[in-house]
Amino acid sequence: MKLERVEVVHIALPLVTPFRTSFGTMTTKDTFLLHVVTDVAEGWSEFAADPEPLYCSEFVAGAEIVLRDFLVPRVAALPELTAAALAPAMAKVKGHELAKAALETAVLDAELRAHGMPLATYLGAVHDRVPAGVSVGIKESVPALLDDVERYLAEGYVRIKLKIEPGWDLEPVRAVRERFGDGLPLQVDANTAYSLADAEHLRRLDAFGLLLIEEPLEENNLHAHAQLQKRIATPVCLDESLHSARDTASAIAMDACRVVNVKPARVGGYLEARRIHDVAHAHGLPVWCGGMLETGIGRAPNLALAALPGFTLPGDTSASSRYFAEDITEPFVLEDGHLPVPRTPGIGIEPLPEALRRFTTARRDLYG
Ligand code: OSB
Ligand code: MG
Repeated sequence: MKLERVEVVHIALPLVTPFRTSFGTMTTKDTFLLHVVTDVAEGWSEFAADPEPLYCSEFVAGAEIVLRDFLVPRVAALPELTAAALAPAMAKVKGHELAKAALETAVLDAELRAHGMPLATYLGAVHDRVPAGVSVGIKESVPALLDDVERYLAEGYVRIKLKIEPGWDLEPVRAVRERFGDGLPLQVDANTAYSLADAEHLRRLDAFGLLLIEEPLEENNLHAHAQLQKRIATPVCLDESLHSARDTASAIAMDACRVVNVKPARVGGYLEARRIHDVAHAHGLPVWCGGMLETGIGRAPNLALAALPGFTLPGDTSASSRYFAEDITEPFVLEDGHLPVPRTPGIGIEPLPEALRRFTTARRDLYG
């Protein structure tokens, strides 16, 4: 393949309801799509982070510069363009996994379309649909939270994740357990809001039979997470702290996590995401697919990944309607608590031109 053009398409989609986490409140999905044109096919991807570096160090405006000045030129210089060649070509640029993932995914989409192969087939998927969980933000009150959870359960979601932070943890978890019973698959996500000094407090969550507690402590502090795991029974799951298969191997060796959240963007793309799956699965750890409130362009490839055999827990891969009244792609619709795995070549979806136009805020060529 030969790279002919790379374009960024900035978009802003209103969320159906504000999403509050321990690091901030989101009311719009404000990011960019990457559109890659090669001599044989075109590809699309979605940059997963936000305009502000609050979940991770990367952010929309910075990623565009990193892509334009450092990543795209290295990829354009490749004598033969393949998705597998991208990570080595970009390796000297430190970090910026989410920007790298966007470029790799768009090139992989084009490459697989040229071969007529769906991403799910390429990755080794073994399911044609995947169970859907839902991530529920911090609410203004416990009754408001219970209403939201009730609505999601009525829609068919098979697992609930509650966002927590100091002051919003034991009480909402207790209320959800009391209302919906011990059989409800339930987990929590702190997005780094606690410190090891909170270990005794977090231990009180053990009473509620949670599937896991996600990223309770500061990002990249594997040692502290291992110390916490010694003191609590709830399995620790890492999100922000895992950037590669190597990190994952270290975390597992240290018992810093017993469950793995894979977000392809956070780890540099789908090739590394599959390696993380392989490492965790080989150690017997459950893996699940996280989310970043993606449009259909980011959701489709996540569903392909979530169909691999080691993804034994429901992911945050919810239906399009949980996020947007209208998406820029055909929506993913929940059916019997599951979402379908795309089965057409590449990521298996593309923007609907008219909808994309309406939600586009800017377009710029980065190359070609
Ligand atoms: O920590 O998993 C997270 C959303 C944005 C940034 C970080 C996270 C999340 C979610 C929602 O929990 C996942 C989703 O529904 O896409
Ligand atoms: Mg998380």
